[in-house]
Formats: sequence, structure tokens, C-alpha cells
Amino acid sequence: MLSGSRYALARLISTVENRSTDILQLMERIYGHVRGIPTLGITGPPGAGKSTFVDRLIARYRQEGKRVAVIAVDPSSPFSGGAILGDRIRMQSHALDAGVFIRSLGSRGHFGGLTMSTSEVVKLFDAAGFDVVLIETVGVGQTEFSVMEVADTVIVILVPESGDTIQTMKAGLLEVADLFVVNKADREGADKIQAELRNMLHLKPATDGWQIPVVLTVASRGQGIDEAFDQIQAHQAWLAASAETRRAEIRRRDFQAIVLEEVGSRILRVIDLPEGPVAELQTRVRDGGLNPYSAALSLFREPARLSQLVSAAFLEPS
Ligand SMILES: Nc1nc2c(ncn2[C@@H]2O[C@H](COP(=O)(O)OP(=O)(O)O)[C@@H](O)[C@H]2O)c(=O)[nH]1
Ligand SMILES: [Mg+2]
Repeated sequence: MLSGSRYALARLISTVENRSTDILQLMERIYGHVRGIPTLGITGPPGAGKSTFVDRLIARYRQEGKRVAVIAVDPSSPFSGGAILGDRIRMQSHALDAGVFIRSLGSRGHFGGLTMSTSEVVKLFDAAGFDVVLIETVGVGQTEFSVMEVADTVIVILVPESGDTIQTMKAGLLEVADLFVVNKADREGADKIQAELRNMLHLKPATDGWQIPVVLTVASRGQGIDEAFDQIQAHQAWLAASAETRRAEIRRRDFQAIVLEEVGSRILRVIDLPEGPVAELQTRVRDGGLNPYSAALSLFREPARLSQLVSAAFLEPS
């Protein structure tokens, strides 16, 4: 992968997506090659034009000679495909371009798994020499929000039909956006929603001097893409001023997330074993003889048994 093989890159992404047991060793080797390339999150309601916008943005970055990786995240799907198939088709103009790599990720496994995988796939793209990663999420649920934490510039795409900007606030989009795009500006009401958003943003104190822009686009015709691109660049430049603090914070969060994820998923793998250290507790809970809270509390009050469980979880996988 480090010497440029797309095949190797695709294989490593699958390794990460399948949560194989050797991910930590893999990522340990990759990490020294990770530079911290711009990572953009694109979110918003279904049908807003996210994929069309991403397609245009890819073209814009290609004009600059940048190599672009795209991750299309669909938390509702355990497999790549489904809703994403249409997105792939919309980005097909780049299918034969060696400077573009498009990959979809679905939700396999457990809590936090998708955000973790997304963050690791971004690092793979980075180490493989790509210059920018675009993450498109389908929909606006809780998982999509945590996936957006992986991005350093979050673009929220709305359409005039989203109408009510109050809905936007309710959905929590105001909190995550670094940049608003009102797409389908060829339709009635785009100016109105732009004005409403700007009003709302004025009420919100600017974070350290970044005033969240609201850009109008017609992605299907390529209109407004240059302006959106310029605002993305401006946000990246603004981020650069605090790059060291941000990177330190990201490293701290990465460490915590890796530990949590690894401990959690390993314990899940052994907790059900019939010979395991909590087998008896588990049986009593299942049969209704013991309250699950009491069972958990008794385990936590007995450090010896808790460490037996943790040790079992960290024995080399058979
Ligand atoms: N009228 C209009 N249609 C658009 C625009 N941008 C995208 N579309 C169309 O909206 C539909 C949904 O677009 P898509 O990119 O798949 O949305 P996504 O679900 O947010 O990824 C497609 O039929 C696009 O061709 C636009 O600016 N104006
Ligand atoms: Mg899409």
C-alpha cells in the first residue's frame, strides 16, 4: 500500500472494516506515515445532493492536481452497497481516474465500530498518499454525528425544501457545521433559507473568529462549487493556526477510543464462554434469579474476578 498499490489499499480497508484481530498491529505500522491530511465531512438529509456535491468537489480538487479519497458511510447497511450504489453511479465520472478512490463503509458489529473504522480508513488513505478525504454520510442520525467527529471540516448540505430552519436546529446540525451549503438553489426559497441560517448563526457566538459561511449551490450544474471550495480552504487555513493543539487533542481521543473499543470488543468475545470467569453470574442473570445491575455491581466489587475477565479477553486469540 505504501508503495502505491490500490489493490493492497483495498485489502487493508477490508481488514479494518471486518475488525480483524490484527488491526492494532496494522495501524501501528501505518501510523508513522500519517501526515494529517484535510478530512471533510459532508452530511445532510437524504436527497439533498450530497453525492452530487461530492462529485463536483472531487473534480475541483482534481483541477488542483490533488488525489482524492471518498468514504461513503451508510450506518443502516451491514454491507457496502444498497443506498450507496446510487452514490457510486453519481460519482462514476471519476471511476477510471487513478487519482480518485471511492469506498463505501457499512455498519458491522457493535457500538462505535463505524466511527472507529472510518477514522482508521482515513489514516490508510493518508498513509497511501492521498491529499484529501471526503466522508459522505447517508442521513442525519446519531451514528452519522459521531462519524462526523472524524472530519475536521464539516459541511452540512440543506435544500430549500428543508424549509424550516428550526428543524435544522432540532436535528443538531447547527452544532456540527463549519460550513452550510444550501443546495438546489435553482428552486424557490433558497435565498430565504440562506437568510434564516445567517440570522441564526449571528445569534451563535463565533468560535475563535470562524464565522460559519452559508453558500448557495446548484450542484447538478456545478454552480457555487468554487465558492464552497474557497470557503473549505479558508476553514482549513483557519484550522492550521491551531493545528498543534488540535492534533494533540486528536491523539488523546484516538488513544482513549482505541482502548475503549479494544477492551469492549474483546470482552464481548469472551463474556459468553461457558467456562469463563463470569459464566455463573451470566447464567443467574439470564434465568432471572439475579438482577443485571446487582450482577454487574458484584463483579466490579470483586477486582480479582474482573481482572480474570479482562485477562481472558486479552489472551492471544485462538
Ligand atoms: N434541481 C436540482 N437537483 C439537484 C441538485 N443537486 C442534486 N440534484 C438532484 O437531487 C437528487 C439527489 O441527489 P444526491 O446527490 O443523490 O443526494 P444525496 O442523497 O444527498 O446524496 C439527484 O437526482 C440529483 O440529480 C441541484 O442543485 N438542483
Ligand atoms: Mg448520497
